[in-house]
Amino acid sequence: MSDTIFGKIASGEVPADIVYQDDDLVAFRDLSPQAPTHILIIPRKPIPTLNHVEEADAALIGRMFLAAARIAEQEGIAAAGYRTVINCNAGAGQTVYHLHVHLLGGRPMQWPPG
Ligand code: IU
Repeated sequence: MSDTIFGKIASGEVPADIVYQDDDLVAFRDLSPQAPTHILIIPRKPIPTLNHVEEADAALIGRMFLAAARIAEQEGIAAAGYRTVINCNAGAGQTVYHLHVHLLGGRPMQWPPG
């Protein structure tokens, strides 16, 4: 498992407010939420960035977004609308180098994002 904080959350070494997990994915509440609902969906596999995704990861990436949609439904934000974001590398604001989808909702969203 990777050395990042998210790798440690995935392995259970570091606690988190987990809302969903299975053999391949873990979803937990962001410690510094940017919206009333702000959940991070990560693969257990330690992929550093979206640039590192390989053909063999296609189903895994798809499952991350399926999980996001299911969790949005559970959180009650699906009908009003929500946003999924992957920041790739520092220029886009990535700070933790373990691939993650942000699921944000519960407030109106602006476009374009900053
Ligand atoms: P980013 O896309 O890499 O910028 O997102 C990292 C997110 O991880 C960010 O929203 C942080 O608030 C969040 N986070 C967290 O929930 N728990 C942690 O221990 C750390 C970061 I470090």
